Amino acid sequence: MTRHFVPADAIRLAFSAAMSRMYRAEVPLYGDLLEIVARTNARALESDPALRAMLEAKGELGRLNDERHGAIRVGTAEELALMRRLFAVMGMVPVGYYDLAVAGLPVHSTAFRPIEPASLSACAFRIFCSLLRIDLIADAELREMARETLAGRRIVSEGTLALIEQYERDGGLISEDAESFVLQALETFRWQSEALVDHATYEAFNKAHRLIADIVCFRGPHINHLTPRTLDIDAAQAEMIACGIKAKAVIEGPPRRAAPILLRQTSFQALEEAIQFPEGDHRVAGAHTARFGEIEQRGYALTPSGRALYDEILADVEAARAAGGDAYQARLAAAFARLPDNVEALRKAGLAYFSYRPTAEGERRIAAGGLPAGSPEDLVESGILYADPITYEDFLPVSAAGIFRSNLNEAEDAALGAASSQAEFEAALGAPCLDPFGLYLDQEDASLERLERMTA
Ligand code: OOG
Ligand code: NI
Repeated sequence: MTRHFVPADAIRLAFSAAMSRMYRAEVPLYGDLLEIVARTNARALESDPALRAMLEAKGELGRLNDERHGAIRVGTAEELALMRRLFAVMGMVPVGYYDLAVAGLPVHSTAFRPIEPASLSACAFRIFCSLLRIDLIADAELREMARETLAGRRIVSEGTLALIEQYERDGGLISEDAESFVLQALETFRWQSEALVDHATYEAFNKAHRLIADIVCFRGPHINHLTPRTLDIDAAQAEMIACGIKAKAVIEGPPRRAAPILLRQTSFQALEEAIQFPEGDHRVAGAHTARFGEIEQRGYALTPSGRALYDEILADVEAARAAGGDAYQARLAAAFARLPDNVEALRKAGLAYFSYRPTAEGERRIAAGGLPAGSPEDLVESGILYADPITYEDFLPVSAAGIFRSNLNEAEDAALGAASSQAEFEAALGAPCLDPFGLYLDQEDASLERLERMTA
């Protein structure tokens, strides 16, 4: 019997679209955001043919309209492992480890995402997934209460679990099952306005940390934001403000540059939502703020030395952050002068990753017998190869902390004196977190190997 399994890329695309529809219905402002991003993207592509050509060459033009990331937060090791299995059905694997305790947040995280270039082109949907560090709840009684509450909830339906097991057993899902999986898995991330705990318990968790209340007091890991990719975050931010959306003043991440690097993000504040708290045999009304809107602009992936330079610069300007607004952006721009702001310089200094492909001249040489021998750098210099900077597909811990914070309405937290524990996180996850640098390097190497096969 031949079984036709639906490709994981197609399941992810369907799931990403379903999630977007659901979030649009739950948070109408997200719909407005999508429109702003679509408008500013169309303008950016029209006014910058070079940007358009580069995105096209990198296979990113087609994925753009469906490109988004979301974020969820889970409470236990078992829940995290379940999420790994659920996202594996859609071809998403854990990449990177983000320790947010250094920023005063009682969570650590990874990002589930596709890793093959072809899969990223098909649908670059990612989920930033954080795990509560129960050990960082200082109060013993509260800690125990969190454990008990979390132990009693089931975040994945029986039907979804059966389909995950079927996928693991058979190696794929046929069309009907894939459709059913998308519909059922979506339910895990839906907003549930009925809390698991009474109002006093909610308040106690909230006082310990708003993030703890958001994770522990509800039935499941509701999607807390969904972020479209903009090609011009400054324009999109200006338009958000013009539309009356209360965007935050400071764009997280590096400043605006000719050669964009890593990730820039901005968001608008969490919505206040009506909650029903169980109170004996009746319910009382209350409110909770968790969900928000965010946009991001993706730049080039930096090598470890590029990243070290970036981190160094950021540490220098962090002190100026409190000043906020224009002063911060100006300081940031000045500090970033140390990181060359053009593609060639980044490449020559080994600060960013590149994917190489033949130019028209290169294609002629291939047709005539093969590419000449030489270093990639020489072949770029002599107009035989293009070097396309590889897009950063991951997240930034400092930026993530800023995003968490602004949307929790919280001032800077002091660093929690907890050791970073990637090993513990991976034990909970049931798998290692892939090293993002390794993935970018693989991509660069693969492009060079392809060229090697075309060399005379
Ligand atoms: C996740 C915050 C991190 C990002 O874009 O950096 C994030 C969260 O609030 O749960 O989504
Ligand atoms: Ni985000």
